[in-house]
Amino acid sequence: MEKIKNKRILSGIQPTGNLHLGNYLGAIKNWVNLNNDSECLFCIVDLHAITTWPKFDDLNIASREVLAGMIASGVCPKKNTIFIQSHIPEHAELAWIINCVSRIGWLNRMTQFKDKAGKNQEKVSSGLMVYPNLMAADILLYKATHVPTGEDQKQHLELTRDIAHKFNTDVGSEIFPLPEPVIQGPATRVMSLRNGTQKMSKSDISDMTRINLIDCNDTISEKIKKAKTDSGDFPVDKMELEERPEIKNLINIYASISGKNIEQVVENFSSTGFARFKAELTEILINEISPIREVIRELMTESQELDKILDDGSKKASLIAKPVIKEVFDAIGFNKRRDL
Ligand code: AQP
Repeated sequence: MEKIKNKRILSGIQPTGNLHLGNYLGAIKNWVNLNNDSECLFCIVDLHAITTWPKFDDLNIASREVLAGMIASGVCPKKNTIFIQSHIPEHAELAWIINCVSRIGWLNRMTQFKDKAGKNQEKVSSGLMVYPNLMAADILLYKATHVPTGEDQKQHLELTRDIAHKFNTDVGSEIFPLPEPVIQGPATRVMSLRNGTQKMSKSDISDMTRINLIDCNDTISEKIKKAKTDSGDFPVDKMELEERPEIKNLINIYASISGKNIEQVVENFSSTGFARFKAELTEILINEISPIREVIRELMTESQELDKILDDGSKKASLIAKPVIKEVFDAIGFNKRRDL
């Protein structure tokens, strides 16, 4: 992970289900490695989660599960500010302003909306359409300078930069920094275990498509055994991977966890084949995930402790958010709010 000094880092995660290997390798593991000199804010984005209208009685538990997953993966709640998006009303306030800055044409180009809405574009919530505006609000509300994410969020970050630039230009003041994406490592886009062209996702209806951080060892083993490959032999050259998405995905996962590069992994297994590769992949996945799973299980029995971390995080986040929304309101020329 590139060292980022004296910057403000913000990243978010939706409480939409169990954290999986994509969330871990594409985002959370990188958060752990961020430079200690930087201030880090991690937001559990429950306002985003309702764009697909999940079962509401699960949202509280799901938020705790995300927090437990983050802590178990090594994100320190004392060093970092971890909080829930809906606890800070300024996210929704700034999102409305951004709805008025961002252009429909820009949103229409967002591929994640097209992927998630599929053929149902007329029937999905308008929240799903303006999801990237809310994400921009999350980032700009803290004047974050860097945003570590998986590859899937790159387009939303480019949009955030466009929004920040337009707002600054419209009000004639450099209020928002243009945030830099931080997309690093060999597993910035972990794909489904059943389809190498689709990203691993919490909301995929098939659990066999992903490795969850709470999966037991037998489940991990079963999922890797059944992970789709193709009829060819183990690749002998990295170039072959471009035509073989499922194999590329498994090799990327292996490389990311083992710390080896893709060429080394290809070389290691080209003479031994898939059976040995899958056995070793299972072993390193179990070694990586089982300690995380055990800590998650333990933390989930301490719900009061988890809620306290989130309450403390919200207080800290609020201290940053309030002055920024005031600056934005002033720049627009809203009548002054006396409580800010
Ligand atoms: N497959 C992935 N590979 C690499 N990184 C990923 N991320 C998500 N999936 C992958 C990164 O994890 C962080 C949190 O993502 P999120 O939960 O906020 O939303 P998402 O990207 O929409 O993730 P899911 O799992 O696909 O959730 P659902 O199914 O609810 O939409 C982000 O940094 C993301 O890049």
